[in-house]
Amino acid sequence: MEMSQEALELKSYFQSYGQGHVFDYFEQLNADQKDQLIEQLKGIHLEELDGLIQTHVLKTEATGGMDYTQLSPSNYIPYPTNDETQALWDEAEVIGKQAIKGGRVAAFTVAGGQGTRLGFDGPKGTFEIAPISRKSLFEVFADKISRASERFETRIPWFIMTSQLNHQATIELFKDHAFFGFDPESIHFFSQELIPSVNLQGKIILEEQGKIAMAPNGHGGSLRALSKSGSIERMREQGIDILSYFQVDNPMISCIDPTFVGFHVMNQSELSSKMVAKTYASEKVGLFCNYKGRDMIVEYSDLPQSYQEQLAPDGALLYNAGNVAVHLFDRDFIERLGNESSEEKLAFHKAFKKIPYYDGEKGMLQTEQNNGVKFEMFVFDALPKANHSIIVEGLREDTFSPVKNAEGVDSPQSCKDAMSRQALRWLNKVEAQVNSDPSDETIVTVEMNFRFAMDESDFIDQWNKLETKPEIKDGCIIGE
Ligand code: UD2
Repeated sequence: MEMSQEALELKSYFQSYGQGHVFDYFEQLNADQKDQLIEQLKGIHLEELDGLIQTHVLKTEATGGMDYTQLSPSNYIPYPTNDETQALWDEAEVIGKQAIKGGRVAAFTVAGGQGTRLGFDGPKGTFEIAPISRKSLFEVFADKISRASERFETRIPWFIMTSQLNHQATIELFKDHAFFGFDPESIHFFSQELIPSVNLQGKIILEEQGKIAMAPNGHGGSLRALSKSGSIERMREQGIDILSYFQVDNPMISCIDPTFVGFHVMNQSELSSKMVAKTYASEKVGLFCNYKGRDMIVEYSDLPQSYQEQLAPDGALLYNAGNVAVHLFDRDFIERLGNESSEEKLAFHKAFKKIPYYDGEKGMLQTEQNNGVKFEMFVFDALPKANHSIIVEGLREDTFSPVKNAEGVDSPQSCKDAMSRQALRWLNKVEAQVNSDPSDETIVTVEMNFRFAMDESDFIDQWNKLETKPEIKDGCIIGE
């Protein structure tokens, strides 16, 4: 059968960039497969991809790396330790509450990643994490944001970024659960773009005869996707100028944190970030550093070990400000960086990966060695581009316990334990009696219902309002 005009034009376009092989098996495809391949090819920014291949894959000379002698730890606003610093935090809280009540803040979850390390089949947000109710990551966030809307007597919209690889499954989950009680009009799903993976010779990889190997373009792709999906426009129409950004893998996050918002507003910040103190030198978190006068995040895999281990005079880690991927973005700043033709757009990084591929003779093959390159943008590369930025310390136990690995560190179990410990800590603040059998050495597991209280100060208020205090014992959910 003759190739359609559209297919012919695409073929010559891909040939002009040395990528004509994507049509090698075209004649063997059925009509549907041909249509699917054409749709996939039409979505590829070949000019941009070619630029990346030339600079990141084919160019062999080393690019000027970082001059680490110019690096120093970033300054940050530390957690309050005395009356004076407490007064500043209290002031920020008041200002933040005003901004939230004024409808200026929306929540934003990046959930477009593939979650390969966890080995969970399905969108990561559908992973059941609450220690007793087994609510999913998405439901925990839904509870916290709903409670924030209720507490601040406003309607806080929730933007959720998926990728085409998990978009439909994510929406199905929300529909199956009646949007977790959220007003469907206030949830906005959109997909980030995918970008082809290429082999070590810079050729686009086919994973099947009629299918290109594509991967999400990194969480930095969220800035583009927010612009392209009309989310920025929607924010503007609704008077929202602050986006509270967090990752789908971290249910400990305070989705809407009044004090953090307050510091952001007080400092007219374009990008505010939370840091937590690192617990050990090789912890896999990026680090806030100052490089030639600008704050930035240096990824853990990029910072030489000797820097990761360097100690300050007081014996603490010198580079201790860990990135937990919790940010507040100014809307106009996103718009500026999310514009593809902007000079300030984020750069791509490359990662060598094992990518299954189609071989003309042997069919589909897995590989034991890195055979390809994926391209990703990192959202934190926006930091040095911000005109004003601040970094605020968060308490790890109220901020960060991500679900990354199937077992051990940063696993579902470590996160469930952290969630339970958080609830016990809040209960301790109100001097609630926790009934446990002293002869029983197992740790008491309790769960906070975040529809009842979204953070510690909210919990104290809510608890004090209860006329009869519930009995707290192992296995109970507080605020049900
Ligand atoms: C990230 C940070 C690291 C540290 C850590 C904290 C990078 C490169 N490093 O490490 O500095 O802050 O998180 O937990 O980010 N995602 C998308 N689309 C994509 C790729 C990722 O939405 O194309 C989302 C993903 O769904 C997840 C988050 O981004 O919510 C983090 O992705 P990751 O697991 O690849 O990042 P990680 O743990 O290497």
